[in-house]
Amino acid sequence: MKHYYNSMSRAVTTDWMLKELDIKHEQIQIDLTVKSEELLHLQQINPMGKVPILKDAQTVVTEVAAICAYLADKYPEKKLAPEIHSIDRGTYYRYLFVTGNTIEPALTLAAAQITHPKPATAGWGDMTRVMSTLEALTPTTNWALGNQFTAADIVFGGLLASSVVFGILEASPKVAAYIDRIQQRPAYQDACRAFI
Ligand SMILES: N[C@@H](CCC(=O)N[C@@H](CS)C(=O)NCC(=O)O)C(=O)O
Repeated sequence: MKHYYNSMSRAVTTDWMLKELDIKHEQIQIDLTVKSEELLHLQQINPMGKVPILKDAQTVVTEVAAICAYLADKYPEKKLAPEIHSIDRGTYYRYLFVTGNTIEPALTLAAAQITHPKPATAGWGDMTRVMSTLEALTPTTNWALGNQFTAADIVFGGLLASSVVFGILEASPKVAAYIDRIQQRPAYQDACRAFI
């Protein structure tokens, strides 16, 4: 299994997932700033030319949440996903999808000081609604699904943590406490050592 990665990118989240799983894989560091052979190869695998990418035999997985979900299901014994027919599965999907579809675009636009002219037509609506959603989804204790730490925390919590570290998000006390729990995890510390 190959993980195309850069230590100062969103691939840190998939690296964290791989470290939580503690599985053998090949880490391929991509310099996104120069037109290297690796970068050209990466653009052939992923037309977006972006990292992270996971290549598992013939399967190519792109997008942080898709990679984390794929890995969690591939290694069920590591218990980083609720069981397929568990009642928690819907909530789990919600965390995985709301992060990249709704929260991240909203935070990215806000960081660039851009306001969408028609929030009702933007999938993420507006910052007021996104902040209420983010606050409501943040667990008061433990993890997104209660006692079980899952890929939902890696995807959702990972975005919250990096957004605070990079000054894109101001954490409420509840969000700060959740990020603190995340930052205590050895695998997180290992994956994020380039910027924390
Ligand atoms: N939606 C993608 C975003 C990936 C992404 O934006 N990666 C950035 C690094 S953080 C990248 O590779 N940028 C290089 C470029 O766009 O040329 C995901 O969730 O994986």
